[in-house]
Formats: sequence, C-alpha cells, structure tokens
Amino acid sequence: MPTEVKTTCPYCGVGCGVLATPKPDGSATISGDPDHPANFGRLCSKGSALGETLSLEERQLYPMISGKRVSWDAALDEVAGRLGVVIEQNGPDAVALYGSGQLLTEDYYVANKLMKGFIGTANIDTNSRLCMASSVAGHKRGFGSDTVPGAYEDLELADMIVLVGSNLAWCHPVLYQRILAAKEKRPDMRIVVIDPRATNAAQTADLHLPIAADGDVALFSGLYAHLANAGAFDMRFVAEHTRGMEVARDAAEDWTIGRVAEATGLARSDVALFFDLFTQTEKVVTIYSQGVNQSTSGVDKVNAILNCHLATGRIGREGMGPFSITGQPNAMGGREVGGLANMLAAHMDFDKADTVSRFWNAPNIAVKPGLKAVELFGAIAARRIKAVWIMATNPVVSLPDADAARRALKNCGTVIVSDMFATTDTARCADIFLPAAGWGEKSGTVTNSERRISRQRSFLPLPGEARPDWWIICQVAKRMGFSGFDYASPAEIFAEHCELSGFENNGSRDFDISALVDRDYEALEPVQWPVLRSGAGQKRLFGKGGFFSVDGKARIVALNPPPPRTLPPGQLLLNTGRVRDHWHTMTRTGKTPRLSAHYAEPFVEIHPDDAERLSIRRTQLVRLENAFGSAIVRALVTDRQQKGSAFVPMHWTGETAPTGRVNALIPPYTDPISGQPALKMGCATLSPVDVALYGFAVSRVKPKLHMADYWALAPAEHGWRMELGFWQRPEDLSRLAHTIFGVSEDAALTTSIDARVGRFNIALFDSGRLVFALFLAPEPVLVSRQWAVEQLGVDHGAAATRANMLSGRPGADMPDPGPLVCSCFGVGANQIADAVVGGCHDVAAVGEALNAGTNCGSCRTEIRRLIDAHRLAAAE
Ligand SMILES: Nc1nc2c(c(=O)[nH]1)N[C@H]1C(S)=C(S)[C@@H](COP(=O)(O)OP(=O)(O)OC[C@H]3O[C@@H](n4cnc5c(=O)[nH]c(N)nc54)[C@H](O)[C@@H]3O)O[C@H]1N2
Ligand SMILES: Nc1nc2c(c(=O)[nH]1)N[C@H]1C(S)=C(S)[C@@H](COP(=O)(O)OP(=O)(O)OC[C@H]3O[C@@H](n4cnc5c(=O)[nH]c(N)nc54)[C@H](O)[C@@H]3O)O[C@H]1N2
Ligand code: SF4
Ligand SMILES: [Mo]
Repeated sequence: MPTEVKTTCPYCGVGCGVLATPKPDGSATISGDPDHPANFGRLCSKGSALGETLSLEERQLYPMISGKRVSWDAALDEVAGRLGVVIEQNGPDAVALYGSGQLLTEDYYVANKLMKGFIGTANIDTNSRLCMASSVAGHKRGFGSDTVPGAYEDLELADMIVLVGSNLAWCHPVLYQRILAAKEKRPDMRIVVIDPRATNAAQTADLHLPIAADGDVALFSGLYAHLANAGAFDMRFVAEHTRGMEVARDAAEDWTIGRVAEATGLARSDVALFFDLFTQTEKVVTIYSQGVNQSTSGVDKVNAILNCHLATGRIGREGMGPFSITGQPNAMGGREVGGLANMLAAHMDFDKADTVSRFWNAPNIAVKPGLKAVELFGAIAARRIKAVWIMATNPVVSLPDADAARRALKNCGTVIVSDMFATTDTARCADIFLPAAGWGEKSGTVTNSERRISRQRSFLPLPGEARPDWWIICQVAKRMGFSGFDYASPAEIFAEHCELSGFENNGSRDFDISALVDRDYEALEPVQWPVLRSGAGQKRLFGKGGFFSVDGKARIVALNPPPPRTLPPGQLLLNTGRVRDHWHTMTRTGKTPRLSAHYAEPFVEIHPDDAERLSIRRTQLVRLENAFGSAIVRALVTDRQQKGSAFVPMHWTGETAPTGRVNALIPPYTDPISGQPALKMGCATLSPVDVALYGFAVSRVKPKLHMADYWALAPAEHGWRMELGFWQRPEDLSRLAHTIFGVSEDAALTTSIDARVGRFNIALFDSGRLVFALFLAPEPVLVSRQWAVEQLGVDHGAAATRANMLSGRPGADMPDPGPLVCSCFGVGANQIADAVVGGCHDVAAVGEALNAGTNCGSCRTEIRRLIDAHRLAAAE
C-alpha cells in the first residue's frame, strides 16, 4: 500500500508542507499538510498541480557525453578528468560551478565544499545572485549578518503590511492568502502596495503607490525624514542598539514630501498618506522582493527599508519588521551553506577561511571571493573560465543578456549540465549531461523565508539512472582524489552542516543549528533557526538588539537616492517578472495543461495610450528591440501598466516560444555592492510586427513548428495548443497543416475558407475524434481558446459539431467558457460573468455556484475584478 509522505513544495520560498501519496501510474495525490506552520494545509495553484508534473515523459534518464549515452562511470570519470586537466593547466580559478536555490541544502553543501574547500576556487555562484543577493548584502550592511528577523505569524499580527516590489498575490500566494484571511478577521488591517504596476496584489490593497522605477530609495528616505520629524524614532532602541541614525537623518533631510512625489511620480497626497499611516502604526511589516533586489540600487533599497524599521525599533517583535521574502524553495539554505561566491559556509566570510579549512581538513581552501554570476559568465565568454558545471538552473533563459550567455556556453571548452531535462535551452549547450533526480525522488532539507528548515522526503523510486545531486557531486570529488566526500546519505551531510554551524561559533554567528545534530533526521519537524543546544528554534531576532556586527549594533545607513531614470528616445522602460501559474523557465509547470491555460504564450503589457501612439492593436504581435537583442510577443493592452513602460514575463524559452526570451533584451548591469543584475530595468523600442498570417491550433500530437516565424506551444488536456505567426503567407496551407501535424498527404482534411476575409480553417477528424484544428487568418485569430482545447476531448461523430469546429464557433449548446481564471477547477471568465449576471455578487457566491476560487484561492482577486466589471456592465 502506498503511504502518505510529508514533504515540502519545490517551488516558492513560502515552503509549504505537502502530503504526497504515490499512485500506481507514477503520479501522486497531493494535498497541503495541515500541520505545517508555513501553510496549515493550504496550497496555491502550482503546489496543487505538483502531482501532474511527475511523469517521466521527456525526462533524460541516463548520462550523456556529446549527446551519446554513456555509463555513470564514464560520465563521472570524464567530468573529474576534464576539471582536473583545466585546473592543472590553468589553475583552479579556470573552473566554475553555477548552482541554484533549487538545490537542497545537502546538495549545495557538498558543491560548496568541493569548490571552495578542495578545488580551491570561490568561482561558485548561483541563481540566487539574480534573486536574493541585494537582500543578503543589505542585511549584512544593516545587521552585520544575513538574517531575516521575523516570522510568518507577524504578517497576521501586523496592523499594516507594506509590499514593496512584491506581487505576493501571485508569487507567494499562500502567504497572501494568510494576510487576506487575517484582514477579513480584522478589517482595520491595512495593506499598502508599492509597485509601478497595478498587480493583483495592488488591486486588493487599501493603498497602491504606482512608484516610478527605482523610486524606492527616495520614497523610504522621505519616510525616514518624516519619521524623524514626527518624533517617531524609538530613541532608546536607537541609542542602545544602532549606529548611524544622525548621519542617515542628515542625508535624508531634504527628502520632503514634495521632493519625494517629484522623484517617484506619485501624488503628494498618496505619499503623505503612506507616511502618516507608517508613522501612526507601530505594528508594520514591510515585505520586499524583486522590485527591490533586482536593481542597480538594490542594496540601498534594502537598507532604506531597514533604516525605517531600525530607527523606530520596529524589528523582531510581534507583528513588525522588515521581511525579505525569498523566491526559491531553498534560497535561504543556499545562503546558509555559502553558495554565493563572496561567502564561505555557515554564514562565515573569507576572514574565517582558517576556521572552515580546519573543520573540513581542507588545506587548499579559497581565501578570497570568486566571480559573481554576471562576471562569471563574462569570464566564460572571455575564456578565462574553461570549464563550467551548471546545476539546477537555466541561465541561457534567466541571466541578463541571455543571448550572450548562450554564446559564452557554446564557445566554452567544457559545459557540464545537471538537470532532469536534456532539452532545456541550457542543457542544449552541454558537452556532458548528468541526469538529476527531481522533486519526489530525492531527499534533503530546504529553508524557507522565515528561516524554517523543513524536510523534503522522497516518495518515488529513482527513475532510470537519475541520481540526486549530492551523490553526483561526491562521486566527482572522490574521483578528483579528494577525501571528505564519503557520505552514505543526505543525513550525514546535514549532520556535518549542523556541526560546522556551531564550530568555533560561541554566539558570534547568527546561523547556528548545532542542536539539530542530535535529532532524528528522518523525523525532523519543521524548525526555525537558530537552534541552539539549549532548545527549540527561534521565532524572531533583534527585538532586544543583539546584532552580529563587531559591536553588536545595527547600522543605519546614510543613503543617496539615484537620479530618476532617463530613457533613450523612443524607448519604453522594460519591466519583467512572473505570472501566477508558471515557475521560471517552465520545465515543470509547463508540463501541466491547467497551469499552462492561464497564460499560454508570452506577452507584453502596455498602456492603451502607448499602444495607440505606437499603432499597436490588442492581441497583435509586437517586436521589442534594443542593442542587446530582440523578442516578439503578444500585445496585452491594459491600464494596469503605467504609461511609458512595458512588462514582459520571464518564463518563455526556446522550447516553448523561441522569440519570447525576454532576457535577450536585458542589459547585464548590476548593483555595485551585491552584483545582482537589474532585471527589472531594461528598455526597448516596441513596434507592431507585419504579420501576413496568424494562426491558432489544437492538436492531439506534438506539432513541428519550425516553419512558423512566431510560435508558442503549450500542453492542453488531450494534446497541445499553439499560437502561430507567419511573416509571409505560406503558399500551400494544406501542406503546411500536413507538415505541422505530421499527417500523411492523403489524410482527409476538411477545410472551411472565407476568401473575403482571408480566413482558412483546417481540421482532421478520425473516427469522430478531432486530430487537429488549425485556424488561420490575416488578423489575430478570434477563436475561443478554452473551447477549442476542450474539443480535443469531445465526440465529433455528428456533422453539426464538426461544422462548428471548423467554423471556430461554439454552437448554442456548447457555451464558450472563456479564458481560464480558476486553474484548480477549470473555470473560465465567461462562466464567471454568467454567474455574476445570474446574481452571484461576491467571491463566495461565485465559489458556491462554480467552485471557482475555493481551492487554492490564487484566482480570487481576478474573480473579484470580473464581478466588478460585470456588475458595472449590468448596471449600465
Ligand atoms: N508564480 C510564480 N511564483 C514565484 C516564482 C515564479 O516563477 N512563478 N518565482 C519565485 C521566485 S524565485 C522569486 S524571486 C519570487 C519573486 O516574487 P516577486 O518579486 O513578487 O515577483 P516579480 O514578478 O519578479 O516582481 C515583483 C514586482 O516588482 C515590481 N517592480 C519592478 N520595478 C520596481 C521598482 O523599481 N520598485 C518597486 N517597488 N517595484 C518594482 C514589478 O512590477 C513586479 O510586480 O517569486 C517566487 N514565486
Ligand atoms: N527578466 C528576468 N529574469 C529573471 C528574473 C526576473 O524577474 N526577470 N528573476 C530571476 C530570479 S529571481 C531567478 S530565481 C531566476 C530563476 O531562473 P532559473 O533558475 O534559470 O530557472 P528554473 O526554470 O527554475 O531553472 C531550474 C532548472 O533546474 C532544474 N531542476 C529542478 N530541480 C532540480 C534538481 O533537484 N536538480 C537539478 N540538477 N536540476 C533541477 C529544472 O528542470 C530547471 O531546468 O531567474 C532570474 N531571471
Ligand atoms: S505558495 Fe504555492 S508555490 Fe509557494 S510553497 Fe506554497 S504551494 Fe508551493
Ligand atoms: Mo528568485
């Protein structure tokens, strides 16, 4: 009998507990763990769909060298041999490892030990450089250590939540649901959102400040000055536990409300209201994420926020504090083991190289920081780095100047990639591919945003020859002749990690989990660090000072806001980020039809005025271009976007929509302190693409789309859905259909042509089942996507339904559900609109009628928007 296993979600940094029960078909039943203190049973749309991402289809299950199958022995010997040769000829700094916040702590620990301890180079960096580096640097500058002082419970205990550059509703949905539930109980609780876009989080906020890009340091400098003038500083806390208050006040003094309004593009009244709310509310939590970190002023933004909390003493106490929310499931764990090039292990810096070297018995330890991600790829391009090992990340998609990253890898002597899939844009550049075990197949620990360490437990057998990353790394280390990698299990690695955290610590370092050495790893309950020998984990830090600087005091940092951004003429600011149902480069969420339905292709959000000015019409294809590269995506015209700026999601890749890789356009500019790239700060010209023929299709078989100039492919229930664009009209459209769907020349296609408007629809039925339907038109195709997708599962025995299919229009008995809103129950916008017209006037009533929004709740803000829109329409 399969048994239920307690594990942790592999997506975002909320770190929700998951109950997984394997099913005989290789999938699993997934539910939220009611006992896990991060989520108490809740899961978001991505977490709920985890069971659908486990199929072995498209997995790479054996090692490869130059695309040919080899044994593990051969692959490991080759990796060890090639690294050895490069090191011998060019020194240890000629090799690099680029890791990920999606590695488990145990994987990460041995990767860092191998590189910094034994190979003797600090050229190991991770995608956390693109994600959390500014928060790490800001924490260290402010607190003396990389410590998140609060706990999730504070979000429920706060009287005000400020979200800065965080689309929490979509990116940390379970935390957002916890906040909304608390607000429902205490409606006086305030939510303020500071984001240039009217995101879903902004739409449910009490106050939305649509700040100009990078206006944050100015805004929080103004807030600091305001708090000082209002006498809101906690002078006792300031005197006993901080330094720098006065210098910072002098620096911020000139940032009056008027000047802040000017620098941030905000209304004076909104700035004043925010300052007053912040001044009057003691229990404030300020959550911040990539709108803060991914900027050339990222570290200053972090300290601008910390300053306001430190000066008011609102830190480390119930319901208050600055809260850097982590992105990846183990972003925090990576920092603990020293995954970044500028730190060692267990929150030690390079001044502690001697300590770590003694603990590891590693005489060759790196003594100075290595290259940070963007520099590291620069060094690969310049061939100073001759061999790179990439693990659990897809930099050809996610790094800035992504085309340059791809070129760098293509020209690099040795590229080793460890992933579950050999088809990622990065794995396609690999000389050696190592098949990694994925979520559900491997065991270890992760640390979430509130410093809580949880177990990931395997519940599936290792498929094929896939192996966990820790095992692969240790095998290579042993073959390179290094001792100290003889672990039998992740438990042994974790124990060593615990020991190191306590080694020569004596209270000098925040990260200490030495008490966990004695706990049963298998049964380890979620626990917040530090965990000292004396007892349980610790919920909050710094409420009574006790910072980890040399004098035990925090630093309030004097800051100088950057000048407002000026753009080259004709360009729009290019902001980037995430959508609700996809995870990064979609290697897993892109496998599930229901997560792919919310947004099935890449898009650019632009304001209606910009669209008009640039002659861009709704749903047209748009070209974005700048000196670094170009992209082609769908126009999504919306006033949620500010004038003068555009937003493109980061998710699409060479596998899913080759022209949609937005990072081809993002310049490699970084924060001067953290080295984190400014991924939200591109700029580009936008112009409509001259499309001769647009297409949309659904198909049972995976299509071949190389002949289309634009394509985006997504899985659908029973098959696939795709969007197409041709710059020149193909001559023979039936032949085109044959090629795309791989059907024989004599297959009996049925067609419907409307020559007047140039529409051409082609379908193939087989024994009453739809094989494919292709809709082509000179304008963007007006066919209900959701309806068309459903037709793949419908009986088409009757001539009338076949005729409807071909005309691209639902019959009267087949209502069009509209674009998907609720992915858990597959409810579309038209169904919700009908329910509203039928009398459902709040989210609960819609939920009762259609189930929509009643499972994960991630779509509740969208449902509310539809209710408002349709009630208005009904009233008109
Ligand atoms: N659905 C989903 N959830 C995820 C992920 C995912 O891929 N998909 N990834 C996870 C990871 S690794 C991360 S790091 C987090 C990221 O979580 P978030 O940081 O919440 O997500 P983003 O969409 O990257 O960006 C947040 C917001 O920053 C705003 N912003 C841009 N520039 C500025 C600025 O100058 N100032 C301010 N104040 N705001 C600005 C953007 O408009 C955007 O709405 O999400 C995690 N959760
Ligand atoms: N324009 C723009 N770019 C961005 C961002 C942005 O906001 N805008 N955000 C940045 C941020 S915050 C982040 S975190 C990055 C994320 O970017 P990436 O890390 O590049 O994206 P992922 O798709 O998460 O890549 C993870 C890879 O690891 C594989 N994988 C999953 N689990 C395992 C495992 O256990 N072992 C191994 N070996 N492989 C595994 C997956 O199949 C996948 O290929 O993107 C960054 N890039
Ligand atoms: S909020 Fe969603 S993605 Fe994040 S850990 Fe929880 S279930 Fe996973
Ligand atoms: Mo991230």
